[in-house]
Amino acid sequence: MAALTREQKDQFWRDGVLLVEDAVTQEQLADLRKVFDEWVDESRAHGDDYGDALDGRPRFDLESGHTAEVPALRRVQSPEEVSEVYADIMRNARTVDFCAELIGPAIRFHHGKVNSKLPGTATKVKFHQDFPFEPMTNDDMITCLLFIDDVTLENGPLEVVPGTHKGPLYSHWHNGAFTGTVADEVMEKHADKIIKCTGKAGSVCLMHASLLHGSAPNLSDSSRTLYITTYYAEDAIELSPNHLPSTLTHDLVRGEPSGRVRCSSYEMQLPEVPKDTSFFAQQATADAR
Ligand SMILES: O=C(O)CCC(=O)C(=O)O
Repeated sequence: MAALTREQKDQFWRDGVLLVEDAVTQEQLADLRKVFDEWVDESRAHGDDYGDALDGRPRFDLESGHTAEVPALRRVQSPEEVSEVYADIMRNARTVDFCAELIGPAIRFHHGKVNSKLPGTATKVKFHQDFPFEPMTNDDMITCLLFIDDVTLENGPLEVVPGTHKGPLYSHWHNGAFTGTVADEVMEKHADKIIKCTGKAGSVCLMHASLLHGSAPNLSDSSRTLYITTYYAEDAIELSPNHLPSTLTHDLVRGEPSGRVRCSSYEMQLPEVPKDTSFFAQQATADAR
């Protein structure tokens, strides 16, 4: 049986974004929450980013203002490397079937992360497209944002500009620095087209990697936690170093290897791999320019 209806597939290719409810079971959701709550508790003992990701950068990223009393753990890099619960979701959740139907049948894993906005924290994501961070020979690539908490208008929902996956790819370089965000003029042009993606826990927002998106701080007293996984068509090859490499990067999660490469036509300036813990530090440099 197909995982997505014809209407859902058409909507994804028209808008570049599709929200699907019940992408994981209640039991899976409870397990994801439990592991994340343990990470938040562990973070209380740390004053700075900590842990080791594959490339030597810290795994756990703390927002400024983090304290034991008000923890501000904003990112866990490659959680599927250190948690069986997250690895199982990355490989087996319905989300993977949705992506296989949209860009497969054969797809590979690119990277994963938890993005969290705990109550009382300032975490926000400036508007950007993902593809300029992770250019491939073709752009059949989907970012899946799985809602571990209910996402409301108040707790910093994902904001997207439907249709922008069809182009152009905007520059994320400004005054000689890769800031990981688009210019203010780009957002002025799109301001009236932004929509907020809300939904109950367990929903997934499937987003084309070229879609313009960002999100505002959490203004509520409830958490907003997302498990984000990115998949790409098996016949694409990376054109720059992976910005969040893990031992599972490139794993074939659906289908069979074809031994082929497919190329689409586009041009862009190559990205810079973050030197600090994550892209939040790159985006912070935009304010200084
Ligand atoms: O956490 C969010 O609201 C958006 C995440 C995102 O765009 C990213 O991590 O690239």
